[in-house]
Amino acid sequence: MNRWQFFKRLAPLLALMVLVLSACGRADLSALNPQGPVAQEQFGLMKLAFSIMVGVVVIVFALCLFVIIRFRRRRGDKSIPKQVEGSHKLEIIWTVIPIILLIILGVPTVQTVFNLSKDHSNDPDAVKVIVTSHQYWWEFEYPELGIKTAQELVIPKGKTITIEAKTADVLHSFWVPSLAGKIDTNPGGSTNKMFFSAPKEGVYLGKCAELCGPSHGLMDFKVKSVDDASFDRWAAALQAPVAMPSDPVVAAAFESKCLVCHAVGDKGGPLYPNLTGIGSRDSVGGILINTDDPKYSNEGSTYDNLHRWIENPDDIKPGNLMGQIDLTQQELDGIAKYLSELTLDYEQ
Ligand code: HEC
Ligand SMILES: [Cu+2]
Repeated sequence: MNRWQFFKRLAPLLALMVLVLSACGRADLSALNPQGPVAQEQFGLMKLAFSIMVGVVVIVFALCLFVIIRFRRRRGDKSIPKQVEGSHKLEIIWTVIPIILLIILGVPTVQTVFNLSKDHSNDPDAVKVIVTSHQYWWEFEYPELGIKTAQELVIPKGKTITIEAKTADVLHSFWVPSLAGKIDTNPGGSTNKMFFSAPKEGVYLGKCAELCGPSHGLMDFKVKSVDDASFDRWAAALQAPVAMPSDPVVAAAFESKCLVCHAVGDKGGPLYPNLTGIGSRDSVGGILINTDDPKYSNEGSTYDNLHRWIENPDDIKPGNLMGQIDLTQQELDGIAKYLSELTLDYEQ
């Protein structure tokens, strides 16, 4: 076999491996690696359905093989086998078994569906969050605390988080695979509800799960579960007033070119991502990861990522609604530096 033929034979296998393996390796983005009670319950259903299916497949194939081999026509055998059509016994067996399997599958599924659609929003211990999806970013509002943030949903570990999900434009879907199933954000003013909790501290990746435009695949967000004290410090820090850039040229540019849309502290507009504390977030725009870890293809320091984003946001998320902002080099460098230093120290 020459080399080309060898490759041709290997190619489909390689393609299949890429397909299968590319979804592996991110424990923070897997419904098969549940990190909270809601995801756990959903995973339980998956395991149940999967075992029933595997059981059925194995038994049916085994029976088939057995029958094909045991009852094959032997040489010289011209007889007609015993005919079993209309057999009441067989008809009853293969009607009743699937009914039993469907009941085993159906009862816990319906139970879970009702369990997980319970409304916890009146639970005094629950933390209420209004999630608003935008092309291509996520807004998180904590109505009881009077704060708003973007891309990073900070939650106290173990507490029930109740989500009221809506959209500012088109259909998106809120999904944190390792913590909870997804929920659509429907145009037309309606809201959908769900709840989840994260008993362990950690960062869990979220995705938009509904094709919503050219940058749909870049519409990532994070759920960050922290201890109660850190959460309280975070919420308090987010409400504190924020100083403007010290360089007057940079400050003037920031106020006139950025605060028309964005808010920091108590200044600016409410309609676009709130930039308070952006210097301590894990990412810029939800997609440029602030790290030097080579595991991520989009890595860079917080400053570098902010610089890249502000210089040309369309390069990073095509079609996003920030558009190109005209800045001098001094303004660009100064604003990126100012934002990278706009931190919230809440984790200890
Ligand atoms: C026309 C309104 C508008 C103006 C003006 C604007 N932005 Fe934005 N900005 C947006 C929108 C919309 C997004 C979200 C884009 C996305 O992720 O799809 C955004 C995102 C960002 C982000 C990422 C936010 C996050 O949560 O990670 C940063 C940083 C940012 N803008 C900085 C700036 C700076 C600095 C300026 C001024 C030079 C500026 N923006 C001017 C609308 C605006
Ligand atoms: Cu979306």
